[in-house]
Amino acid sequence: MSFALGPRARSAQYRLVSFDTLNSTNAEALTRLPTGECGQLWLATVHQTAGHGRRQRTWISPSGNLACSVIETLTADHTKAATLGFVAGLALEAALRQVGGDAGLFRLKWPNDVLAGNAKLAGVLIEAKTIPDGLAAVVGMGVNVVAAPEDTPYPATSLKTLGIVTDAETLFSALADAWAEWFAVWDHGLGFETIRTHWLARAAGLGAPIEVRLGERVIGGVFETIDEAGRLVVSYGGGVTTVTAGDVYFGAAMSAGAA
Ligand code: BT5
Repeated sequence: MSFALGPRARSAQYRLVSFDTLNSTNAEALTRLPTGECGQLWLATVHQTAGHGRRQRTWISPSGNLACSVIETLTADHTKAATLGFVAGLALEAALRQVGGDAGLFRLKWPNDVLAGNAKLAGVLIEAKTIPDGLAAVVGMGVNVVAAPEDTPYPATSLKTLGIVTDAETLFSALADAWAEWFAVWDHGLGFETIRTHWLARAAGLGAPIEVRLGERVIGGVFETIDEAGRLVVSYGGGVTTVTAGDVYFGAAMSAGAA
């Protein structure tokens, strides 16, 4: 089987380039920006050899897993562009449900992971560059379809482990369609309030104790909500703080994260 866009993505004028193997769909997308590539382009592979996460961390993506990126040109500024990660989370959740997950199986973890149970199933990395027409955003998404690493600080899982039988190509078609739908709702950031409401309805750990780590800094408290800019709102001992970046741990994983 090979990669193909779903009908909604095709009618919204998206294009696709796929690769048998590639270093990183995000890196490849970024190299295309100076050549005048300005978006509505998907890049996808089932074998990514040098994937990366936030803060240059490694994303492991063995053969059979889905690695893909979409380039979009935005009229939004950098602050609004940062909220695109929530669009990716909603699109991933919809696509995962379509390939066989029960409603409620997948939860979204701030800022933009997808969890199944308490384990990470998918990650999102957004990289943006200023271009003459505005801002080009590369939204990279990795999903563990057939395999997940075992030695990660946050537990990982795959669709296969969950008993969901599908392949990267089928999931990709559903994802490209779901992206087209949620990206239109986002409307260059103007629709973020709607995105926020839907994201919160699927959020992991809302109202529960969490720990947020950014380098040496650790914030512990209760996950209250996300605000109008997508920041994490945490209450602690009578105070409230907002967090723009960090790694979140819940429940049993809080102590694992502290280890
Ligand atoms: C992410 O970063 O979760 C973003 C991952 C984005 C990957 C996509 S694949 C297509 C595109 N091309 C790329 O090069 N990247 C994007 P972060 O929140 O920083 O999490 C990274 C951490 O997750 C690592 O340090 C590991 O601990 C863990 N990890 C690595 N591979 C994993 C996997 N397959 N499943 C679950 N966790 C993983």
